[in-house]
Parts: sequence; C-alpha cells; structure tokens
Amino acid sequence: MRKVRILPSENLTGLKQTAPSHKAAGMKGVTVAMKHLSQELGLWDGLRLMAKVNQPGGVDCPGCAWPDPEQRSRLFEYCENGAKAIAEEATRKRVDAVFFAQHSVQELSTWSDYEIGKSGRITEPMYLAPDSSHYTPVSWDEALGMIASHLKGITPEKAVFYTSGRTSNETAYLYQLMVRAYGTNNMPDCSNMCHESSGVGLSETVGIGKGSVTLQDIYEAEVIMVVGQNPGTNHPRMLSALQKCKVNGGKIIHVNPLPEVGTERFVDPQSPLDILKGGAKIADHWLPVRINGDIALFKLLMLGLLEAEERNPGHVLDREFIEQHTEGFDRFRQALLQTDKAQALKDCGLTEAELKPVIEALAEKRKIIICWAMGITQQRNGVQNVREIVNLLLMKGSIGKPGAGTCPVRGHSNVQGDRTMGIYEKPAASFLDALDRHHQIDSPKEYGFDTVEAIEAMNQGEVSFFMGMGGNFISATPDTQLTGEAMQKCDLTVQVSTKLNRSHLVTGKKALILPCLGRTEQDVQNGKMQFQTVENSMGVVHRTKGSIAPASAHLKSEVSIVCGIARLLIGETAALQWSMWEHDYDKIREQIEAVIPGFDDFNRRVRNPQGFLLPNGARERQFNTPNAKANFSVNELPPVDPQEARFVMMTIRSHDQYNTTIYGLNDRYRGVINERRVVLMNKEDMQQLGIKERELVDLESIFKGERRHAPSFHAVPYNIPRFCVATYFPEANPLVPLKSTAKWSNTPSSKFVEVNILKKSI
Ligand SMILES: Nc1nc2c(c(=O)[nH]1)N[C@H]1C(S)=C(S)[C@@H](COP(=O)(O)OP(=O)(O)OC[C@H]3O[C@@H](n4cnc5c(=O)[nH]c(N)nc54)[C@H](O)[C@@H]3O)O[C@H]1N2
Ligand SMILES: Nc1nc2c(c(=O)[nH]1)N[C@H]1C(S)=C(S)[C@@H](COP(=O)(O)OP(=O)(O)OC[C@H]3O[C@@H](n4cnc5c(=O)[nH]c(N)nc54)[C@H](O)[C@@H]3O)O[C@H]1N2
Ligand SMILES: [Mo]
Repeated sequence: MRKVRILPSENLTGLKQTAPSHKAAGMKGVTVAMKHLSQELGLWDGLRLMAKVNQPGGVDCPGCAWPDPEQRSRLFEYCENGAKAIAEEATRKRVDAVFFAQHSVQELSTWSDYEIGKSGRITEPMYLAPDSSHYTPVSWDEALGMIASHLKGITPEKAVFYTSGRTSNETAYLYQLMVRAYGTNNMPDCSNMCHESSGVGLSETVGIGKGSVTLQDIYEAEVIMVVGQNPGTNHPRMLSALQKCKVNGGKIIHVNPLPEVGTERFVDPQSPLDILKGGAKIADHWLPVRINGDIALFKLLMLGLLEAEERNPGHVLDREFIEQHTEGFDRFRQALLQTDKAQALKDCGLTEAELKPVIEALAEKRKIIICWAMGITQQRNGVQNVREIVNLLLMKGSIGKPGAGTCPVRGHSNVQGDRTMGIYEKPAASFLDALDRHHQIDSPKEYGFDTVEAIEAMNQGEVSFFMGMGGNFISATPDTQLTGEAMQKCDLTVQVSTKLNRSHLVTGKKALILPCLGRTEQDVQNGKMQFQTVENSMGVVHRTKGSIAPASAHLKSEVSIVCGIARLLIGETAALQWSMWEHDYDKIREQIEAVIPGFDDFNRRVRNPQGFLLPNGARERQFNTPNAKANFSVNELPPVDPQEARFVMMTIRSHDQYNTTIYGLNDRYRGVINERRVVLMNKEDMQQLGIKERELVDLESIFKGERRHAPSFHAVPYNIPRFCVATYFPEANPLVPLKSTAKWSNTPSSKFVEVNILKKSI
C-alpha cells in the first residue's frame, strides 16, 4: 500500500511578530497586492488582468461573494485579497507530467499546504493506479471512460459528488442534473460547512434561505451590526460599503471576540484624500463577546428593547409589522422575559455599560441590518444564533423595507448560485418535479449525504466513489486523520481542480486529477468564446468571462468535463443534449430558465452589464413559510463555558489564505508574521498556565471523552476574551471533532472546539 501523510505538515516556519494593525487596506494593501501579482505572473500582465476584474463583461473575482457596486471605480474594483486570489490562479508555475514523475505522492504529502499550493497549475489529466507511487498522464477519453464505467458498476448510493462554491451556475446545473439522472442526491457541498445554519434558520423564520438586503440597503441603513465576521480580510470590499453607510449617518456595531482591524479603521486605497487622512473609523461600538456568547448578547439587547418600549410605548417596537406580518411574538416575549440576566451577562462576557449605547442605537432606529458569517454559523447552536438575529430584526420591523434586513455574508463567490441550481443533498420536491418533467428523468426522492454524513459513510466503507467539483475536501473538513482514512477506503476518487492540493494526495485506491479552466481564462467551445454566470451574496445574477489564455492547451472547462462524463454515463436523449450544451452555454441557460423560478429571459437579462436580481420574498414582506408569516422563535441560552476542557477554540482564517489555499505566511493585521502554527491566547490565561510569549505548546481537543492531538503551536498573547483561544484552519482541523455539529444544519462547530493547552514536556 502507498503510505501517505494525511495530516498537514507540523514543521514550523519561524514566527516573527509585529504590533497588530489598526488600519485596513490603504497603500500597504496595494503594495502587497502588487507583490503577489508580480511573483505569480509578472506585474504588467497582473495589472492588465486585474483591470478586468469585477468590471461589466469581465471576470467575477473568485475571492468572495460580495456584490459589485453599480458605480464601479473606473479602473480597479477589487481588493488586496482579490488580487491574491487572481494571482494564485493566473500563476505561471506549472504542475505537469514531469513534476509528477519527479515527486511521489508520498513525498508530496509531507509538504506543507503552502508548498503544495504554490507548485502551480495542473496542466493535464493524471492517474494514480492502485499501489503505484506516482501519478502518470492519462488521456481525457481514458479518464472520463474510467469514471463512467466505475459508476455503472456500482449502485448510485455508493457514489458521492462534492461541490465547492466556485463552480458556475452552468456547471452546477449540469452537474446536479447528471448526478440525479444517475440516481443519487449524495451531493454534499462546502455550504454544509459554511452558511448551512443560515439557510436553515432563515428558511423557517422568513421563508427564504438567503439574505434580504441589496447593496443600496447597506448604504441606507441607520444601524448595521457585523457579527462573527472579519470583513477586513474576508470581504474587504464590504468596508467601502460600510464606509458609505457611515457617511450617510449610519452606525456600525461590531460583535466579535477579536478587535478585527477592518472594522476599526479603513483606508480606501482608491481615495488619495482618505490615504492622507489615515482613513475612517468604521465601528462605532465593538462588543468583544465571548466565543458563542451571541445568543446571550442578543437576548440582553432584545430585553433592553422591551424595556425601552415600556418607557416609550409605540416608539421602539414596530407593532404594526409584528401584528400584520409575524407570528409567535407573545410566546417569544414571555420566554425572553424569563432570561436569567446575570447568567446571560456572564455568558456574553460584556457589561451593562457596554450594552447600553448599543441598545439605545437599536431602540431609536428602524432601519437595521445584521450581517454575519462563520462566527455565527459554525456553532452547535448556529441555527438558533440565526433565529435570534431574525427575532431582533422582526421586533424592529427591520426586514422587507429599504435599509433593513438580513445579510448572511457568503463565502465562495458562487456558493449561493450553486444552491439555486440544485446543488443540495435535500432537494425540494417542487424542484425535482420541475427537473424530472423538463428532462424526462426520474430523480431519486430520498435525501442524500451532507458533508459530515458523507465522511461517516465513507468511513463505514459504504462509499466506493468520490468526486470533488473543485475544493479540497480533505483539508476543509473536520478531523483530518479520520476523514483521510475514510477517503482511502474509496475505490476511485476524482478531483476536478485548478491547483494541486492535499485532496490529490490522500486518495482512494485509484485516483484521477482532472485539470480545469479557471475563472480568469478564456473558455472557447466550438470556436466560440463562452461566458458563465454566478449569483452573488445579494442574489444578483451576472456574467463572468475569462480573458487570458488557458494555463495549458489540455485543460477542459468544468462544463465540458461534466458533459463528457454524462454522455458516457447517462447518454444523449431529446431532453438531455449534453453535446449541444457543451458547445453553447446559452443552451444550458435555456434549461435553467425552464426549470428554476426567477430566470425568465435569462440569456437576454444576463447580458445587461449589471445582471439581474432574483426574486426574494422576504425583501417584499412575502414570507414563504407554511403560515405565510415571519416567525418569532424561542431559543435557549446555550453552554458557553467549556464542559470537558479548559478553553474554547475558534478556528479562523489568516489574512493570507483562501480557505485551504495558503497565499503566504503572514497574518499582517494581527501582527503574526511568517508562521501559521500559532494559538492566540489571553495574556492572563498564559500567565495562569505559566506559558511564556511564543512558547511552543501542544493542543488537545476533547469531545465526548474522545481526545485529539495536534503538536507545536506558538502561544501568542492577544486581545481575546479569557478562556477563548484562536488557531488557523486547516492546521487546526485535526482537532475539530466530526460529530460536534450544529443541530438541524449539521455544520461542524469549527468555532467551538474545547481544548487544553499543554506545555511541552522537556
Ligand atoms: N481572503 C479571504 N477571503 C475569504 C475567505 C478566505 O479564506 N480568505 N473565505 C471565504 C469563505 S468560504 C467564507 S465562508 C468567508 C468567511 O468569512 P469570516 O466568517 O469572516 O471568516 P473567519 O475567519 O472564519 O472569521 C470568523 C470571524 O468570527 C469571529 N468569531 C468566532 N467565533 C465567534 C463567536 O462565537 N461570536 C462572534 N460574534 N464572533 C466569532 C472570529 O473572531 C472571526 O473574526 O470568507 C470568504 N472570503
Ligand atoms: N476548521 C475550519 N474548517 C473550515 C472552515 C473554518 O472556518 N474552520 N471553513 C469552512 C468553509 S466556510 C468552507 S466554504 C470550506 C471550504 O472548502 P472547499 O471549498 O472544499 O475548499 P477550498 O480551500 O476553497 O478549495 C480550494 C481548491 O479548489 C480548487 N479550485 C480553485 N478554483 C477552482 C475552479 O475554478 N474550479 C475547480 N474545479 N477547482 C478550483 C483548487 O484546486 C484549490 O486547491 O472549508 C470549511 N472548513
Ligand atoms: Mo465558506
């Protein structure tokens, strides 16, 4: 048997530290962006490419799902981290047959994720035969044939088809169609680990699993709460929108255990005046909540609103909205009044004095938006977190009117679109009916595996085939060792990828790498340049079109790869014309229009430079819930103190990574330089344990008595609440228990891992 290393490298790279920064973006951001572009593809080509990013008719930045403003800046509409994402994809480095001949899979598996990713773009299909040590080239025909014949030889429920959120609408639609025509709903996706809790929590309360606001609403809001999100790093273009809101008189409230620089000060790199002034303050209030203290905090804020309403009846709550559009207010109010206030204060770790100005701001204003991301969703009570956010908005009637509403800030640039296209293990019956009718297939009706269930099934030996449409399943999922061993039990694993990653090294008995075109590259089919479409975080569907020559002549588009497999696996029929769709993406859009509501006249409307907005009931106060109302909910105070270990650990992103893709080793804003194996700790906790600054410690997580271990992290004193610590993912993923997931959404609780910090024995 091939022996590969499953766990990420534990080698240290040499920690240096600087003072944490208090300003985001600015000229430093511009110079870092230039450095990444020039290292990967040369400065001139880099700038030429970047001029097309997020411009009408150009390429949609693969960095994040934040929408583009209508008035785009004339030249550049991207950010430092968008430039890094583009540089990473458009790199001139290549992983070709020679590279694979030189390096065995076993050797590559000992490299760090940073080194693996930096090797470059994959240039041709590669095959790893059973027991062989090296990948060897394989033709497209052989590779696609191998997949189809493997799938034909097993029952469909033994196959798993994963999707990462960069996949375009066109690919996603055809992929799910092929998988359902084949006979399974086993379609886990990155959303299961990301905003699933938002989807579940929002659907049941306001009838749509997506946010309700547009960019214009952000500009017009009177109060914006940014909860459990680090926009300075992960959605930098959001800072310009927040700044605009502030210029219009809005207040920003940041709820986060960490100060997170982007919400402190933002220097708009496109404004020379801003640079001279040293930027603008963004957050009016920062509430340094304890990890998972958000429900406690929201309850205290909402109690404050009830009290304010009593003092000033009819001026704080939106009674008319509550009566006309909601259900469950009285029950919610009664339960809220029962809250143990002292316990809630202890749980959120904040003082009444800190809460007072925030309650006042919320009481006075009626146009409130709450934005949130992973600090909220990746908790065992992630769905309840979202429901509490909705409760507050409903009390204020702050939904379905200008300047107000829900804003789950999505991660991957098309993760929302993929769901709209049917990438979902629990498809609605109405969706399957429409799909079946239009394509004359018989989709399976039983639900498929989500990400965690897929890993469990693989581990039980129930899965023989795994295909990843993008992404890096091994490194993105919890419990790396277990997941790796589970993957190794598959007979054939297939990764459709642009760049090399750990999921190409920790594989089934046989493995294939199918290299595909990236967003930035020209996609020519049948002699004609094609474009694809994506949906951003606010439900705007628009085009994306690459402009540079493909990294290799042997790459296929994701659409072609799906059509190639489907032709062999499913075959062509009058209602399944894979070859026609492959040759002309307009024809795929016609299928989407016929099956999915909201896409009328798709091909014409998407040619509008701004794209078009999908229908959204909550935005119109049409709540598509069973009772046609927005629903208040009652949620308990969840445990915030660790039960089995001493600390609660959140696993977060540094400023130099895109999920499992490591751009560099610096977390510049937090002052952590040249090292990713760090654990950010409160100074007093370090003193109590007798741990010195930068001392190397081991981490041990405990869940239901099971212990997981990860060695060698530098302890770094940081402004973080006591008993809370932070590490980076994917390095810390070996510590995240697979079964510690959110109720109802089954999202791994990557922001709540109970750990002990162990001094190294000398
Ligand atoms: N450059 C860059 N951009 C990205 C990504 C990337 O990796 N790099 N990833 C993309 C993806 S897929 C996603 S989903 C998004 C992720 O965007 P974020 O959600 O901003 O990403 P995280 O780093 O996971 O940050 C979570 C934030 O929540 C805070 N937090 C943790 N626990 C709690 C809690 O209990 N309560 C509160 N209130 N806060 C908490 C953390 O301190 C941190 O600031 O970004 C997208 N954009
Ligand atoms: N502990 C912990 N774990 C987490 C998280 C966390 O906060 N903490 N966050 C979770 C979240 S929010 C998410 S979204 C997941 C992310 O999980 P994934 O989406 O699975 O992971 P990525 O790192 O985004 O995937 C990167 C790989 O995608 C491939 N790729 C890039 N562009 C393209 C393309 O255009 N086409 C194709 N086919 N492939 C491409 C490249 O080969 C690259 O190596 O991770 C989750 N895991
Ligand atoms: Mo995500």
